[in-house]
Amino acid sequence: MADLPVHHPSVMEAMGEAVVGTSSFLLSNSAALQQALLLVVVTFIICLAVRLRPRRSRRTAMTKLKQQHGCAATAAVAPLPPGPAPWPVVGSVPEMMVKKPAFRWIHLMMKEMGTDIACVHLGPVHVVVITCPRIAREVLKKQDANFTSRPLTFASRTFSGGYRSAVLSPLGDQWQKMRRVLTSEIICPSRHKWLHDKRSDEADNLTRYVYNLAAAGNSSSIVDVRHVARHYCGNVIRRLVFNRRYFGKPRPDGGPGLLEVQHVDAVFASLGLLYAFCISDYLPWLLGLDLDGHEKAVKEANATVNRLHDTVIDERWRQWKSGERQEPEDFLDVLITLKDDGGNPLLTIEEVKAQLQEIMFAAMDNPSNAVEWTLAEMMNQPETMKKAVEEIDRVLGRDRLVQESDIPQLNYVKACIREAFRLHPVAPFNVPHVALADTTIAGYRVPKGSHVLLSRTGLGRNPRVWDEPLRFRSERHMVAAEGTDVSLTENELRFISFSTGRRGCIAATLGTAMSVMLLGRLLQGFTWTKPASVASIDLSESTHDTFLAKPLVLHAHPRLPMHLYPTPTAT
Ligand code: HEM
Ligand SMILES: *[C@@H]1O[C@H](CO)[C@@H](O)[C@H](O)[C@H]1NC(C)=O
Ligand SMILES: *[C@@H]1O[C@H](CO)[C@@H](O)[C@H](O)[C@H]1NC(C)=O
Ligand SMILES: *[C@@H]1O[C@H](CO)[C@@H](O)[C@H](O)[C@H]1NC(C)=O
Ligand SMILES: CC(=O)N[C@H]1CO[C@H](CO)[C@@H](O)[C@@H]1O
Repeated sequence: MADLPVHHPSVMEAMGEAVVGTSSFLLSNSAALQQALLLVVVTFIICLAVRLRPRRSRRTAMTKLKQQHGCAATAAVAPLPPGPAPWPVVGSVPEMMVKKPAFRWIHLMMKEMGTDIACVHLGPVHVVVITCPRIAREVLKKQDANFTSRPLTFASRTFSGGYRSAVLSPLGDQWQKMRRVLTSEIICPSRHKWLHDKRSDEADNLTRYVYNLAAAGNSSSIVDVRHVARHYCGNVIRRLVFNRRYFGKPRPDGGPGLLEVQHVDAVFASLGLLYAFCISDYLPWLLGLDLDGHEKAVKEANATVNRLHDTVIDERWRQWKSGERQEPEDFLDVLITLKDDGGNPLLTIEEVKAQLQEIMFAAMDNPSNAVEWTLAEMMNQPETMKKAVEEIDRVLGRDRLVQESDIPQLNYVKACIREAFRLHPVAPFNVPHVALADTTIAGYRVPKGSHVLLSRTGLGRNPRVWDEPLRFRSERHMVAAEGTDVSLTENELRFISFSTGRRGCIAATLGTAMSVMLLGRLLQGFTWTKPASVASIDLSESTHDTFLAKPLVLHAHPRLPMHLYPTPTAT
């Protein structure tokens, strides 16, 4: 394990390419052959599993005892964290494949074992999962410097153009360079102010689009809140990055066109494929065989996103190089025109593409998911809805629309979004961290190269931390608010919103602005009602991810004086 080239992408890539090289001729032969291969490998692994099934290690009982004394147990001789006993070579990969989705299997296993920290062996990789804030703080606060890398995976390598971008790259010069570029030139207070009017336009576009949907206007007209929320996020981030909301022809009603739908769908598809427990990420000798279809899906999503982005980026690159363009207007311009100390371009076009793709990924899912869940929960809790709307009316009056400058005053609205981040995180796990050295966490040995996954659901729903953890109760975040602002950040890791430490999110201001403006405008502009046939909103979580199982669909009725809805352009 210690020898796995965790911090050397080039080695891993070379391995990957070698396998791809030999197998591609096989694959081109027929899909049937691929199916057969998959069958053979799965059968082999399952046979292995059934015949060699080892008993669970005795360590478990001891660990259980320790866990009862709080989550930070200590031991004289540090054992690995408890977990399922691994098979030779493949570790728990057979279980991972049979008991999909893996995150539900892992959480169930930890619950049964009564542990807040577990180690799952996937091939040679130790995957350490943590569901307790105290242990999480040990990792990302006390020993942060020991956990500043990211895993090497097929998806993260593809989406980052070979680890050229900030979020997905392992520790190294490239990560440092791109993180510094972002914090000093892109996601910084002066740029935030610079682009304020673009975000404000998009908030108006949102209000007008929902108004158009509502005013298409009879009782059968419904609003798909998920669609509206995701496309708002897509529109905002495209405006900031490319200074445009449409790749193609604008639509008069303010809704997305075909290309924007493709864009947002491909970004969400990509996010679903990132760190998704793909077999060949743990058993690299399977890379290229694509037994689970993961590689094909990743390449397709990557190709769709890049086909759309390239039309804008290539043209803009040309305009700057030819001197045709002089004034920076958006993130793309800023990245293209950055200079190093010698006055030469700081970034290559490949770096620009990879970083912008990653920014698109970073901005869409969290705000839209939090707001969809918040509104869904509120539909079943009229009191919560009433308090939030009353707060907006009290702070703003009823003759102007919510602006970013109102965010500090909208504490209850923020408490609702905070509660959605706690109870309904967009993903089961935080972005993985990789251990740079052998170390000890909560009394357990965590070997160099381990992937550390902070469980977003495990932290946010931990019953030792949260009273009635499964209840959506925004008031729990108001206690600390006497006189102080409620914030969406959570540095103590009692749940994960923007995380913390050297790898923490750098965009809390932008992320907060997008989330609060989205919910604020939806609540302020419209009275939301359930479709007649629905008694209460079904709050089931999807089985294969943590989104609401079915997109939230509601009626919207304008509730403000007509002149406040941004004027429709002629249709
Ligand atoms: C509400 C919106 C957002 C939320 C909740 C959020 C949350 C997160 C989380 C949980 C991480 C992982 C932290 C860790 O590894 O411990 C992260 C990393 C990151 N986020 Fe965000 N994010 C949001 C929006 C954005 C936006 C809009 C951008 C950029 C335009 C962005 C840029 C980044 C970067 C660069 C990192 C990685 C830093 C690194 O690996 O060094 N985020 N974010
Ligand atoms: C990293 O881990 C080692 C071994 O446990 C420990 O001695 C050291 O203090 C840790 N470093 C940091 C920066 O936490
Ligand atoms: C409601 O509006 C839609 C679109 O404007 C229209 O197609 C539909 O016939 C209308 N339904 C009723 C019941 O008026
Ligand atoms: C995926 O996208 C990146 C840009 O981020 C691009 O450089 C790369 O060539 C694409 N990779 C594949 C395999 O299509
Ligand atoms: C499609 C759409 O509604 N676009 C509008 C978005 O907002 C800007 C600025 O308010 C308008 O100019 C667009 O027409």
